[in-house]
Amino acid sequence: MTLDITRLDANQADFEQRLDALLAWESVSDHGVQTAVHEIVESVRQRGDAAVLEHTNRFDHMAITDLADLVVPDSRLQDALDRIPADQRVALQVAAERVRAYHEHQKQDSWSYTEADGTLLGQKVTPLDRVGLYVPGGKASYPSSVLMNAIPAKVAGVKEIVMVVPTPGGEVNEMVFAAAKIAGVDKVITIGGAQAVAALAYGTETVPRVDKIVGPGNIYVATAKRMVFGQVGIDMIAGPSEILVVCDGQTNPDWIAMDLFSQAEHDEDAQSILVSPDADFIERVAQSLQELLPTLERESIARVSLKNRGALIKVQDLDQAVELINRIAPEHLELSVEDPQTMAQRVRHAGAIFMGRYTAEALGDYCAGPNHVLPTSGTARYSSPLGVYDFQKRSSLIMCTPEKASELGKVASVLSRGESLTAHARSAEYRIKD
Ligand code: HSO
Ligand code: ZN
Repeated sequence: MTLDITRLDANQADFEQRLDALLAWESVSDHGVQTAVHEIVESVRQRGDAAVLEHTNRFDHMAITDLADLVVPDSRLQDALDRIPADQRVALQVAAERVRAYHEHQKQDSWSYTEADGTLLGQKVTPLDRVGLYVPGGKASYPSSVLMNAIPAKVAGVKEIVMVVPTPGGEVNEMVFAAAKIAGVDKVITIGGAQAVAALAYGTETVPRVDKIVGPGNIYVATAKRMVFGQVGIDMIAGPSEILVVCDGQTNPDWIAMDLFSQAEHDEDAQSILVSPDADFIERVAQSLQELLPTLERESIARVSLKNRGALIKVQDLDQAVELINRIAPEHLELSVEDPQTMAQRVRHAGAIFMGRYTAEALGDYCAGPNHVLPTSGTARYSSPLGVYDFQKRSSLIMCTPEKASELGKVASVLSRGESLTAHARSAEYRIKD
């Protein structure tokens, strides 16, 4: 079977239009999904454990009678950690340690300063009290994502992390349990879907109410997260994974092909794009894609992903590649070029920038240290990787001296009367000394 992938040239007349079509992505949550999720969320809100139990038995093909039975004892997590193969245990530990060390750098501290008259102003940083972490079941149940979501929360100082993970038909992912143990997750409950999101948002007899819910999920989970937003905080609503590789033509084409596949194998909507000024090189990568595709375990997913959303784009030069990067704002950007650091300085929009021929995106997905939860679908224009800052919040600090209260009281009085808020004005005026 021949490889089907879009080829574009940035100097073609209709390039902009074709690029727009390629990038177009909307997470569709149709009316049916909205209605179903709304019913589930409301039932959990009103009936707590009983509703979660019914939905779990139905959707996950279970036959439980008490939701408390789905709370996983810590000893069970430890068992998983002991039971998984030693190489997996060590790799998880190494990855966790590197992720922890990286995220330590992100901690924000409180600050304050004192003005000449002794008035104190500042910002107090406080971790969230309790966070819910959603982990999908089935084929997208990634232990690495447990580390990437839980560790920044721990580093921030979150007191309690409650992880939910569905176990359809009772099937447990041991490595997910082991990762939870390593990351220091405090409570694991084997529930999933919209019912788990609702339970975390409103609290039930068994599921503690959290302040923020993070983690990826299917369309039902994403819709439920959107619905409970406001009651709790949420992270981002992640779109399909994307990679943009820029190559000057000097990297082994097999390496580039496999880097493109590493995103394409995630799911059929994932997007893998190669940008290069070297037309011959693009053909060599196309050849590698063609040859290597049949060797992939997830051949059929990768094939569909490349066909629907992949592209090989010829640019005039690397300057034009930089323009394209900033236009696309990719989740992952690989700069497989001679001087990646100079090029990276000109990149304004990307979730993560992998510099040089040796820095495969896969390293970042697992163990380089930075987070693999990144802004997708062009949202790197205005947002950032998941980090410690997502689990910290800030309070303003203000303490006025009598002198400052008098001085600022005059300003506040004028402004509040201008807004016809006379109680404000009088409150400030009480403190004016003359
Ligand atoms: N590339 C994915 C993360 C992941 N990869 C998990 C492997 N496991 C989204 O950035
Ligand atoms: Zn990945």
